[in-house]
Amino acid sequence: MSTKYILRYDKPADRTVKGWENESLPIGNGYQGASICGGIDCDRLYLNEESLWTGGPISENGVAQYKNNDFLGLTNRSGFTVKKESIDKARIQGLGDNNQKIVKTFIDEIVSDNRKALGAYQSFAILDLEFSHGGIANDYERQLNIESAIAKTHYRIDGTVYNREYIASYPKRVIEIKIDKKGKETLDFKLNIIIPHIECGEVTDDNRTKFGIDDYGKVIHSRTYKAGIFSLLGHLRQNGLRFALVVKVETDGTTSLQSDSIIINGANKAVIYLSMGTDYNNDYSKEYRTKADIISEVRNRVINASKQGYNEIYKEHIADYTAIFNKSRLCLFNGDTPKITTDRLIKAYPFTKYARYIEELYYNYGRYLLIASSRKNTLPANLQGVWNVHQLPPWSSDYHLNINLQMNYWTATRTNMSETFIPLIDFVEKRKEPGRIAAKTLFGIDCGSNGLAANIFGYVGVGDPWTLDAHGFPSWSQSCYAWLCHSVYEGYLYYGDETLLKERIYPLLCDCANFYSELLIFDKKTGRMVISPSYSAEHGPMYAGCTFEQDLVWQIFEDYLDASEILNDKSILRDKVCKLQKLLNPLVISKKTGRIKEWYNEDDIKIVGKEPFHRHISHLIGLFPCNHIKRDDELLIKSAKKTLKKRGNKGTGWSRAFKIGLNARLGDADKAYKNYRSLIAHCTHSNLWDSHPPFQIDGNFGGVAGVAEMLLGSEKGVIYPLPALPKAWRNGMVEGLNSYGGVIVDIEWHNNQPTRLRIHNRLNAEFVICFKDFSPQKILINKQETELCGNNLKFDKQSVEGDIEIVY
Ligand code: FUC
Repeated sequence: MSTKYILRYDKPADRTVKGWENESLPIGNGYQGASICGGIDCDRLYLNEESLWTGGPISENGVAQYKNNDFLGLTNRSGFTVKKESIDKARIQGLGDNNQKIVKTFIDEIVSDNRKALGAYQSFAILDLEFSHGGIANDYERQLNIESAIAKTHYRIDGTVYNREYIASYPKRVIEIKIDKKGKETLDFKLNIIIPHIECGEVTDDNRTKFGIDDYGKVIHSRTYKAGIFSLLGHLRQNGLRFALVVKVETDGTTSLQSDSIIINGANKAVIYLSMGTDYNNDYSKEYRTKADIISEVRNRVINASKQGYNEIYKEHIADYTAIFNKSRLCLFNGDTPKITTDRLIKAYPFTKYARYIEELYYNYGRYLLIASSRKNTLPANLQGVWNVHQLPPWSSDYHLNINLQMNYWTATRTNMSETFIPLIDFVEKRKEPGRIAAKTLFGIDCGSNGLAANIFGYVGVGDPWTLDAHGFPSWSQSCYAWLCHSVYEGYLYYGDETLLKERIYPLLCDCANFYSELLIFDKKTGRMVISPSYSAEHGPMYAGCTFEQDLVWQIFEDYLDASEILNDKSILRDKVCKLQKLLNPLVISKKTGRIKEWYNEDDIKIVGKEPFHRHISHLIGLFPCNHIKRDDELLIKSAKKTLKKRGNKGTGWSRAFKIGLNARLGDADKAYKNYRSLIAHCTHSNLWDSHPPFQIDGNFGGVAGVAEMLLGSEKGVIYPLPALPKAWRNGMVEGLNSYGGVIVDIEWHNNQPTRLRIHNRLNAEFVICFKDFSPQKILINKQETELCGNNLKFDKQSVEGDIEIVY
């Protein structure tokens, strides 16, 4: 097994929240996660299950109950359902230029600061393995091999060597720990399951009331230990969601139970099988509960796993994981793999001879994290993937829809991991019904959705917990649904699966386009159809038709029209959307500054300047990740360059990741690289988790996608190899990048020039390969010289399968 990409450390992670965030090593099977501290006297694993959330339908006697849909977040500060008249009022006010009026309407009638409905992703349990051999050891190492998704802890005490190996198996939905030793001492340890009730993030008085934090505790119904199996059943006090955890230990030593701890004595080896579950069901019509006997479900998983045995599960796990992970490969570094620990490598970055190695490692680590937190039938990766120690995590560890969730999936498409993408489609589909209810309530429209913060219970509300930005404006966005559906459409653009398009993606595009076609209103002053009031995430005032919201609507109309043509759907919505799209006029270059305007009326009203370096650069989403601004549109590209330059290079983790992609689309290799470098150097914990700060996983995923964009660009029917290859990456190779049309491309380069492309045109797409900055003299396809030459090479479907060699 390859050992190139191993995160290694010579000290355990601290058993504190800080230690968890900075040093623990995450494993996950999409459903469940464990963050491993790897201690000597006490090895701690923080355990998570993706559906353990407060919020949603509230509980009465432990049973989930609907109460006027208020769990969807449609109530205002007075506790009443927001009235359509209030929204109508704000929409009309948006057409004027008195922001104070809109703010007043929002605060008095629309937004809520009741955070109970949104809830928060919860820590599940702590597993402590307490060894009786003390805490002083030699040859200590803990590691995470991201090529096999296996973590290990190793040390020696006197003559005895101790090894532990940790796996999160997706096929078995179980976490396994194998413990053994070599030497004369026996293995004697205590296994404790701790259910944290009160470990909280920032519990201020404000949060206490708004989140109802005092109700957040877990109620334990039973802990049993029968036939070597420990089972725990409980529910969350706030919403009655039931949860179960089951552990089985197999060992050649003895086992017994001593006040809730399993005691293992005199062993040479032990295997722990562990699984968790809840009675959550992602279905609005079923009150988000399965009503299943979860303890039996979870127990069966553990029993099945233990029947199969560790070695078989290990093999199955490696096959399952590598089938996805090996789809893409990046080589920038060509020396020996460093022996230095990862925390030191990160600290020394970029001033180390291993800089290229770390850049490779970061790329692969992001892909590892996505496979570990998002698989078929799981929920999508949330703000922290699937890992969390808090009761009140930052931003609830929710699904933020004004960039964060979308960013999580840029990696799935661009690095060809369709297996990790499906949860995004499921999630958007499952929000259709609550979204419709919200749209009906707020706008009187019978489809579509909105909302900025989402939970797993269909929260779609305007009462986002982060209601006011730093300048007192309500954080609200009507275009999040458009962005979500565009991200879903990217699934078709990159994987090219027409059945998926027809059966699942297109119905969402229709719903979304239909919604916006009803939502837009005519602004006489500007002659445009606009979103009103609109809000450029997450700063500035609220006026009609800011670029962010207009351009997202433009994009979703474009996607819908594109897809309807592919599927030959001649519905009347097409004509309507076609006409409306022409009246959006989203991208306007300021005559004063030459930049793309963020607000349509910014030249007339002095509204720019409050946060000129704001982390969101929402007026450039048409450049990336959307594709409204084409690479050959000189005017818009020039203006976008100015816009990005003005916004500056600083930002939170995800913001720097966003800027990699934006610069890559502009062909600015060195700026793209600078952002990648600063993402790793300034926004990365020792365990390589992205730091917003605090830990937020979108930066990891956005960083990977940014690198993919630097190495391969695509628009419809055009592939751009190496659109932004930085000088620092002189020689290298990338495999398995995905482009529009499902064309998979491998590229090699030497002295910053491409030397070879390998094309896997799985779906017989026709396309042009555009070497923007390179002029090849001779092209060989499968070693045969061709007549093709020049910068734009058009390939029909016969000529594209195989190796393309480029001679300069
Ligand atoms: C958006 C960002 C914040 C943060 C939050 C989760 O609102 O503006 O920086 O990432 O999402």
